[in-house]
Amino acid sequence: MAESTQANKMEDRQQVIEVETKKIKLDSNGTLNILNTFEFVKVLNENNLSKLMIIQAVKKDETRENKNAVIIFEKPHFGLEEVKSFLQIDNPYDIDLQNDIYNKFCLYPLRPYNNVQVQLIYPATEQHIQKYSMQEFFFVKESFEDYQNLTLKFINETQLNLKWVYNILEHKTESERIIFEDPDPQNGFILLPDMKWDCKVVDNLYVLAIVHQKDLLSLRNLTGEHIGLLENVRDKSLRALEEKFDVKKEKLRAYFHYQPSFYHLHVHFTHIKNQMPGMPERNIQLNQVLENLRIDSSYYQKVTMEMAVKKNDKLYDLFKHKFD
Ligand code: M7G
Repeated sequence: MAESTQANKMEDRQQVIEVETKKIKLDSNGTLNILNTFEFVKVLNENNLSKLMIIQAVKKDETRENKNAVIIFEKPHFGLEEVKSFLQIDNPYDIDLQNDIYNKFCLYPLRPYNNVQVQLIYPATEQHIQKYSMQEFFFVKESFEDYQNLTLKFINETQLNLKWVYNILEHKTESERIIFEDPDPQNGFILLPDMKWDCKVVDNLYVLAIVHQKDLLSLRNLTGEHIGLLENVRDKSLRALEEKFDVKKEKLRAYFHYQPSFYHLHVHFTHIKNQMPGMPERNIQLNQVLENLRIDSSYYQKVTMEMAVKKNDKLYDLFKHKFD
């Protein structure tokens, strides 16, 4: 009974795919018309383990100068409901091999279990294309002086647009996805699912807490004065996540990225089982940040941070003299 209700819920759910900050509804045939207006250019990155392919594409018949798009295709992780449905539903299949007790099939699941997650960034800037391209990484040491002389220059000249962040904070987009909000202008924040999470399998939980204060670019701006803000974000987010998804705080990571891609302070919350591809070295644990700020209020205005930079990144050019 519970299973069929669950299946009905999924069938009935509005067929909506998140595409950047807009929602694009599927037509009655389930066709997403937007993708066939793009033409493939090249593969930027792929990952067999995470079943992900990222491509560059261009918009056909487009008059604007920048026709570039980045499209991320991802086959989602199996959920238990999905696997149970394979046993219950008579899905089409091909037999690949049958030998004694050994059988191998190729199954063609029907909706809603044949979905592919798609993220479309359009128009995509050169920074977006670099961000999603496979590249060589280097570790670099950034003193606070380097941060002021080099990194801030990079942020001012090339930082990615924060419109999507302000849209969320102003309730213009994704407001129906908000899990929790503390509206206080000093210590408040909005907690909502990260674009990367399909909100189906709790083991893959990925949620963002975006602070209301607009002048905090990254953890480099944090001082002892922000301990209240950070404790508020941590405690209220963990409580809200336990209430909504029944996941204990001991199972959740809370961290910043250094360097982040978007310079508006936010905290990532992920399930301990969620092994995201990427650079784990970028993760700076929130609790560790709090400890450091308690020991020294200006810790992040003194400490040398080790960070990973991509070869094609402007930051690499700014720091590469330090390699010699
Ligand atoms: P980051 O550390 O600044 O950059 O984190 P990263 O992408 O290099 O990790 C920003 C986070 O915001 C990432 O986890 C993104 O997946 C997420 N994100 C980016 N955009 C454009 C959106 C969006 O429009 N909505 C939501 N909900 N999340 C987003």
